Amino acid sequence: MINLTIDNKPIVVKKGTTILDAASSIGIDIPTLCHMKLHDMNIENKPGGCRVCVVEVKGRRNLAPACCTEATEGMEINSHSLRAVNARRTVVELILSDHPADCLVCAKSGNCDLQDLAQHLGIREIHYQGSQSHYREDTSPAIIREMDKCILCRRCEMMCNEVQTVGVLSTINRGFHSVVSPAFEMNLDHSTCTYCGQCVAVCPTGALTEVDHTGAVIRALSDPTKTVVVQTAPAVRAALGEEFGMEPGTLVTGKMAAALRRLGFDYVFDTDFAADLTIMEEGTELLGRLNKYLAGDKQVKLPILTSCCPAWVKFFEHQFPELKDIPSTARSPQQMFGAIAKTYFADKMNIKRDDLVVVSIMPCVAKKYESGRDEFAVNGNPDVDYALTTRELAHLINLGNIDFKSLPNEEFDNPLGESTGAGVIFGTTGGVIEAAVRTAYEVQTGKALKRLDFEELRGMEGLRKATIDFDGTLIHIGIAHGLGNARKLLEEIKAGHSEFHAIEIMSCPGGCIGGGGQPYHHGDVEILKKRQRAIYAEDKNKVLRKSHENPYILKLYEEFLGEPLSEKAHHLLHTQYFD
Ligand code: HC1
Ligand code: SF4
Repeated sequence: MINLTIDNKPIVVKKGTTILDAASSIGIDIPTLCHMKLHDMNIENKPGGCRVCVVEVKGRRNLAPACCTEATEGMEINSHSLRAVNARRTVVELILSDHPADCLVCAKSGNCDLQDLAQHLGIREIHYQGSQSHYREDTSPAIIREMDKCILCRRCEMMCNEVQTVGVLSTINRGFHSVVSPAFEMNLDHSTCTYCGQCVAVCPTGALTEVDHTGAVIRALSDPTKTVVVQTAPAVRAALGEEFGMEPGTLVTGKMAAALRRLGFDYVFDTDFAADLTIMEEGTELLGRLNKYLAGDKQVKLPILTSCCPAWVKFFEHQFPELKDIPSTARSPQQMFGAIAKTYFADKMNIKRDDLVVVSIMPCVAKKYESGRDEFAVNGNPDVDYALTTRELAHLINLGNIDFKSLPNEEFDNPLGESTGAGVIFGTTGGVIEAAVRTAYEVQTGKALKRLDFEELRGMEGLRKATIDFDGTLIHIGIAHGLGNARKLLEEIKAGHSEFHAIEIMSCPGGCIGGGGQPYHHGDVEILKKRQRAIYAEDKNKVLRKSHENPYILKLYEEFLGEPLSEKAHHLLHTQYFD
């Protein structure tokens, strides 16, 4: 162990601990721009590049970067000496010298680490003159890159290369011409980017943001010829409150429904309803394949992989095209909802397809891309017209001058608003497969489950496995969140030695609660854990907790779809994958 003092406070830390971690463990906050660490998730960016975290170490001539200097025996550190603070001010002024000064109109204003730091350091004047440039790429359906706002912190690179292993972003060129970019400075939509949005989630400035669809939604809401319906993804309710100063993990399901109604949506529905529908289709597919396998058909494709995460779908289409007949063919809940809204619901209400606008509120930026995929449109009219992020919804609520915290709790509308706890838990890693298990077990065994909480499927470890006893048949389940973890399971399948019957994959660390469109977590993993607990709390509070017990789902099959995997269900609720 190592003994040292920071700001005169004695502290004992393990060998190898950085000054930054040592300080943080006793509540001393040393500012950084490039460093980011999600504790317990094995995610850390510490290129030591920005030099904002410099501190004074007694007896050393030079200031030391706290993020990449190990604590040593007897060290005496002054984290906020005048010299250290002045050095930080100089570093930030130099960064600002070639940063576009467009905070008034920047999408990240109010949420920008650089802006916060400049304020914190009291910078009122910039003593250096750098060259200003303009670099904006907005051709992708999900992400806008404004590289003149990039401070080369490399967080996005770390997420893309190390966590997601997609390998799209890297710093190219040298010196003032350095830019984080896909190869050959091609645009994101020409690259293998999955639109997972994890680069957006960690960008400290306005260099990476989502494509903004709020204007289009406002226009639709203002058009008297349109009926505008909205669906809300499971994970949004566990995070939206953060945008209004509420404690992370506060469930705002009822307030969210109330806010959407006040914004003028004609029907406020729930993606969780479609998550229940997904379980009916995907669960039936799982049991179909499993039973063939158990009957001795060794050609059957197992494990079955979940398919509701669009970035994950794009990842395997690009990187594992030879495995494209392994994932479930079930469309995501977002897309199932859109297809049902524009057929079943539109028919019921006598609304023409072109006059019905479907908006979804998603924790995800890839949902913007997914809703634009050609196969999810009829004669050019998409099943889902616009996908807004949680952050965009918060912006609309503020724009509408709605006092969110004072809103009453309201219910969703029907018939597409009722959901079970199984639909809710889709929002966190492990939830989709737990929901599937609840239904598949009862359908397969004909027996009622004695317990509904499968703790063995829950948690935050990037790769998890569990075996569930289906009344004598052991079902082996794998779970991965983060595409780098998914890659490990896919390599096993490719090599022919996967031990699993079914695997859930979500692109974002934590699942959708950690989506790229959620309120910024600023590297605080506790925020993700609180959102996860909120999701399980909502499940627990539901009267119905198994998808096959949702009365509106049963009615949908009875009135419209027939049965799971029927021809109509195949046409509306399933898809195919492309190389
Ligand atoms: Fe998700 Fe899904 S859970 S993908 O994570 O299957 O985005 O929340 O809406 O579609 O239901 C996201 C969340 C979401 C879909 C569902
Ligand atoms: Fe990489 Fe995901 Fe960002 Fe695309 S969206 S550049 S895949 S981190």
